[in-house]
Amino acid sequence: MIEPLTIAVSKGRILQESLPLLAQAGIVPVEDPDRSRRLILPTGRAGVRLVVIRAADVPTYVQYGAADLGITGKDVLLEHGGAGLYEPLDLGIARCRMMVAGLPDAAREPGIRLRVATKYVASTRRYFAAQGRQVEIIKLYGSMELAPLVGLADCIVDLVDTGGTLKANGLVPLDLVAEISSRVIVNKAAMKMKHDRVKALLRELEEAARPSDRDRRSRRHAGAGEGR
Ligand code: PRT
Ligand code: MG
Repeated sequence: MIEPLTIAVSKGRILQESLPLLAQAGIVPVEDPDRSRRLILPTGRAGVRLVVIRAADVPTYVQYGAADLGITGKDVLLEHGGAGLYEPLDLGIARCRMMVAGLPDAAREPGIRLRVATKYVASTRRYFAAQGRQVEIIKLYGSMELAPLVGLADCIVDLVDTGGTLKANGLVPLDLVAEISSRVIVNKAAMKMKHDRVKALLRELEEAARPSDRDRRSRRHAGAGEGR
């Protein structure tokens, strides 16, 4: 029997936005991943199975070859560092921005050593180092927005989508650290050993992730149908 292709997908919003793209490649899990207690889900595509796991674990599974491919946020990849992985495809889903944010009136002169609360320690260190600023980084696991409000930090580095969460807490976005979207990652050995199947799948996902092209094509076909 041919070895299965295993795809690790971050649960939560990335899974929700990935499922329609995967479905276009015939990858439909046999059970609803939100309800199922099974950790390995066979799919409607022969020889392809899904594992749905915590976002931060996806690069680890793929790095060690426990999964051949993965779908995860660029924020997670920036923290992981990308060892043992290729990152061949930007799916353009679960988009947001990694930003520095803080209270609007807080003093942030270049002289003072900022305290920055974040779950993105590596990205934060790189960002401020590139600016030649020494900062004290306080690692948090959630609710970063609280830190400046209670005096734990001068500012935060967190993901911002609509800006609603910052606003609701009286914080303002200050600087862009990175544009974030979800990426397909591939184990380096799998890219060699399962090359044809991985490449075929990447082509199909790339096609699925390009709704604007598809819309243009279907508009053109519709136009042709009208005899223009
Ligand atoms: O357990 P953990 O919270 O880490 O992950 P999760 O399992 O809950 O996953 P989930 O569903 O939160 O998805 C996390 C991934 O989605 C991230 O790794 C990003 O790649 C991507 N993503 C895209 C986001 C956002 N947009 C986003 N806005 N992840 C989180 N947020 C949060 C942000 O941290 C902040 O609390 O949403 C809030 C801000 O949103 P706005 O719209 O109020 O600005
Ligand atoms: Mg979350």
